[in-house]
Amino acid sequence: MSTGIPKTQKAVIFYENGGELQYKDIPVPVPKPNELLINIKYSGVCHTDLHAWKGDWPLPVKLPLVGGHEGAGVVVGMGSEVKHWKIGDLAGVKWLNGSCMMCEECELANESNCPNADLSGYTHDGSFQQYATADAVQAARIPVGTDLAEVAPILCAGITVYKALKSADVKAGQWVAISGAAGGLGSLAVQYAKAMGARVLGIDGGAEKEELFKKLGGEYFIDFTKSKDVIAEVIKATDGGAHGVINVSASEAAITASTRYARANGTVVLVGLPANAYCKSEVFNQVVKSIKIVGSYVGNRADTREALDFFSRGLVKAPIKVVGLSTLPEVFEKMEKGQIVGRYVVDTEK
Ligand code: 8ID
Ligand code: ZN
Ligand code: ZN
Repeated sequence: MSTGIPKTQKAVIFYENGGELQYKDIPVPVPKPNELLINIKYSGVCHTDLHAWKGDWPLPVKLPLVGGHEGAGVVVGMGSEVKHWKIGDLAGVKWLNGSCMMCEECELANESNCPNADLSGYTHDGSFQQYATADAVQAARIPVGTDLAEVAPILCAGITVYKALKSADVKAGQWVAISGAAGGLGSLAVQYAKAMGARVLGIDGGAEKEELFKKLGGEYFIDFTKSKDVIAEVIKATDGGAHGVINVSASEAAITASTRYARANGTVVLVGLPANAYCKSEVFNQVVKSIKIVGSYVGNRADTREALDFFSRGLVKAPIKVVGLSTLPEVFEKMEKGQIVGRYVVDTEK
């Protein structure tokens, strides 16, 4: 059931990987029985959207594709089987659009690992459009009165780094190193890590990134473009190595280095997904230091609720820059060059 919804809308769509990103009118999707129709007001731009467009990963994208998976908006319609949502509620489109809820991973609340997962902006048209559909079970519930531009980055970046920090299992007062600390995920990771009681060391490149890291409350910054030896510097600054490492850069070299500056019995968390990359860990080092290397992939519904709760309580706030949806190609260009400080958010009306 839905009323007052236009037939067409503005979207950014591409027809082949790396092909033209066309800003144009396309039909408004019709929600399936289990889906919400959400009027997307703002969407964050995640590096994953760039990977999806370029076709970086072994999993093929749906084509043509409307990308985007940090969409914040208002419920304007829903399918016949949807329960517990009403028109006017605030809802978020996240990476995990829907999962089967029947397999072993779903049963264990590892919904993002569902082999039948449907992914926003990848296998399901995402939030770079004014109206998007999302499975009502997985759609994020955004509290009444929330600023939709500010909350958008929480829907992927926030949930992901919050879950990654849980996976790092770092105790209050211990060191977390964040590699890629001033990008979209990194700038939120710094704040979640602080709010969770950790001491935060950040690694990224350039003066602007260092400035942001310090502003967000980070304790020690290493500029990888200037440091003579990042590994030695982390070990020195943390007096023996980081207890937890959150890898949110899209750099294979940075990921490999992180296995060397993790503290004994520490945890290296892999989050960033550079194309064709391997995490190379020297076996001797890993064994004698008993280092754990784990992957972390977005989060489940509980992680979503908890990550949003940190935001609502004012403990984390993404450093955002709002631009029009039509300028998405320029945002991708900046992201490709590593020039984005914080997160770009697109306004779907412009
Ligand atoms: O669930 C997941 N695992 C998940 C969820 C969301 C995003 C994974 N990701 C992945 C994305 O697909 C992407 O590969 O995380 C990665 C980072 O996403 P992002 O934060 O949206 O990207 P960004 O804003 O471009 O930030 C990356 C930062 O890394 C820095 C850059 O300067 C930038 O600030 N960086 C790079 I590139 N090389 C570095 C290096 N060698 C580095 N920082 C430190 N050392
Ligand atoms: Zn993302
Ligand atoms: Zn499943």
